[in-house]
Amino acid sequence: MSAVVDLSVDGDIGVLTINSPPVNALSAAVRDGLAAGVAAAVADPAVKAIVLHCAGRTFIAGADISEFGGAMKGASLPAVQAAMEDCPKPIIAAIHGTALGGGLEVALTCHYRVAVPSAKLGLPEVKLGLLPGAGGTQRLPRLVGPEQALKMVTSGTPISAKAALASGLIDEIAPEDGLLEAAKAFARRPNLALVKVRDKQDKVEAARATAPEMFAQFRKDNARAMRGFEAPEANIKCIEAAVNLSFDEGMKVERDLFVPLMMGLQSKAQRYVFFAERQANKVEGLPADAAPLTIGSVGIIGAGTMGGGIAMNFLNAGVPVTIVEMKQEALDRGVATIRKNYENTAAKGRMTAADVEARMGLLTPTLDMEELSAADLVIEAVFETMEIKRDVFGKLDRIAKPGAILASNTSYLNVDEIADVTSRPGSVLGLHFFSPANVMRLLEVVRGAKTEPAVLATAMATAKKIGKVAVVAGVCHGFIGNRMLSSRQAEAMKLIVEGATPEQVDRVLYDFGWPMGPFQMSDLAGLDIGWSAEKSKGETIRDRLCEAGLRGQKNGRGFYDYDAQRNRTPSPVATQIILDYAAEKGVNRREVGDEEILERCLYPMVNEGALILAEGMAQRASDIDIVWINGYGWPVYRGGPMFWADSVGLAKVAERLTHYGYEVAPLLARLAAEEKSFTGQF
Ligand code: 3H9
Repeated sequence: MSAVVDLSVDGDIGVLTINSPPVNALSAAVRDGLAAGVAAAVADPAVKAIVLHCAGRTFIAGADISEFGGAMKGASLPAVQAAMEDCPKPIIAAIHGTALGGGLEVALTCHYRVAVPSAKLGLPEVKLGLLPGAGGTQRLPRLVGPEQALKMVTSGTPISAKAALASGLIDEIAPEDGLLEAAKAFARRPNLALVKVRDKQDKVEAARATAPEMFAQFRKDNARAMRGFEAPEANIKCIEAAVNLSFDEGMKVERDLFVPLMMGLQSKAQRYVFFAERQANKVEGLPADAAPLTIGSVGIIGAGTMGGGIAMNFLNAGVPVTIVEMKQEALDRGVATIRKNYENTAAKGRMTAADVEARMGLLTPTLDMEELSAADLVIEAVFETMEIKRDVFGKLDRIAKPGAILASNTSYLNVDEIADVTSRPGSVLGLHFFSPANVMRLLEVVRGAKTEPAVLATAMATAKKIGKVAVVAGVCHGFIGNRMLSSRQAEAMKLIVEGATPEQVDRVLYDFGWPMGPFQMSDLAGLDIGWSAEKSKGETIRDRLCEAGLRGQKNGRGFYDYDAQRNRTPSPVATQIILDYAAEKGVNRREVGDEEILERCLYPMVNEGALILAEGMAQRASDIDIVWINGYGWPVYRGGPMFWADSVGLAKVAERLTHYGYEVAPLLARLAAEEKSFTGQF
């Protein structure tokens, strides 16, 4: 038969086994194998029913994303599905791991579905800027009802086997280690009808009368989350079609809406991000013997917002944490904040009270740094000055056991200078978490000059364990993210002096897809971060705002004034400070266009990214994109700054940078001249 699909016969049951690691995606070989396997099972008179299952870690996890955008080869998925749905012998899908996307769509063309309790089922296409294009939008609502289908296709979040059984998506839950036997037993049931999901009408018909309000409400409730994305609306339209049209008409709507998404830039960007995220965790050139060390316990120095957030990541992953503070009051406050965060989650029903206690039970608060002597990994999250960091690392060096990894959560400072105060710079690196550290997915792993390969490998593996997307950065001021952020912030400040307003700049970047603009961000972070009244020379706009008592959202006054509900209006005080500053500098204020704002805020970031890349501070352009998407809210459907610059065309980016007086980074200039791209996607 096929190399990836095998048919074996057990008595009167034909067992089709897909074996195409890593995730049994529906590649051309799998589609061809399935088509041949079903045909062979139908042709075999001994076979009365068929079980479809997968070898390895998971049921089919979807179409093979790496085939998208290329020429179509092999049997088409709809043809394979038609052969299955119209098969004269019942087919039972036996599901373990994840049945996702095209995988679930194949299961939906089986006549029955059984799954183990740990299985997850979903249609995550929206996360790739797509919609389920193999009948998923028409079959799913026929089983689970339009309302749940709508949630599933627009969020892309899979559901558990238990929820799948309750909603009608599967027919039975099988024992965790007895899936195949249970599926065969199901297949041997007498008089199994050939149930075609496409023919089920009750749930869609029942929803028809109230559907218009349901869809209107859904669009309203989710407008913010879906802003800027093309795929969610297309998914909604498909579910509407499932409710209002016949199956065949609905399939046509699905097809018509699928094709433009597949050809479009948003899905191209989101598919790129999918692979880029997985690529980021791989470190080029690590020797094979750089095996990750075991991290069984973690120490954290500093129980402030950052230290507490970092601690939660490990507690969530079941790793015991010892957290150290200098004063009892600060320690108590830090621990209370962690508890409050968990209790808030529990109040929303996303965690049980027992979970809260289990996590808090893993936390050991202490004022004594000596208690870090047994930790496998210690992360320092204290005040951001070199002096203090070096002091902490000097102490830590005396306390931590041999082989322990010592990490700094610094966001700008030179990790090598920190490492140098220790007797073991090979065990030191930066772990730059983003605030709030228990929420943000990004982790910049800063590789020092002497960081040992095994230490780096451990950091990458640990990041994965605690659910972070890790990106390796070299030692430079601000690493990848904050270094590029500085170039954007500097240009935004220039723009408001030249004549743009903070709200105009914020609006332009918001419309581009950012969650907020640079001035809203400054207000949120606090204008006085890193500012001190003693040292302020009143030289910058920021100095002057702070001197005037403007601190940002925390005191309701910043570039904007905030009311109790955090509604904002432009601050007359800030406006006057900006006007005075411009007058003092002799700037002739002018009207600045939206396009100029966008170009001047974003192209310098790309230019800085090119320098970072050329200096080897990032391993690859896609790593830079992953930093920006996961750490700063760059809209994922634009693929990150480097992908986006490629999509604009590097010649144009270089030309505009020159126009605005920038020196174009040599790498950018060369790629532009050679008509190449950073990411190889264009
Ligand atoms: C779709 O189905 C469209 C349909 O409607 C049909 C339309 C006609 N294709 O994530 P991991 C690779 S769209 C190709 O690290 P985990 C992945 O790159 C698809 N490759 O493992 C990685 O490779 P490498 C809808 C894929 O255990 C390796 O497998 N489906 C695919 O943490 C391991 O992946 C989805 O969107 C794929 N579909 O998580 C599901 N999936 O080792 C996407 C994975 O070289 N996949 N790879 O880096 C996932 O969500 C996760 O991979 C999964 C496993 C949960 C399955």
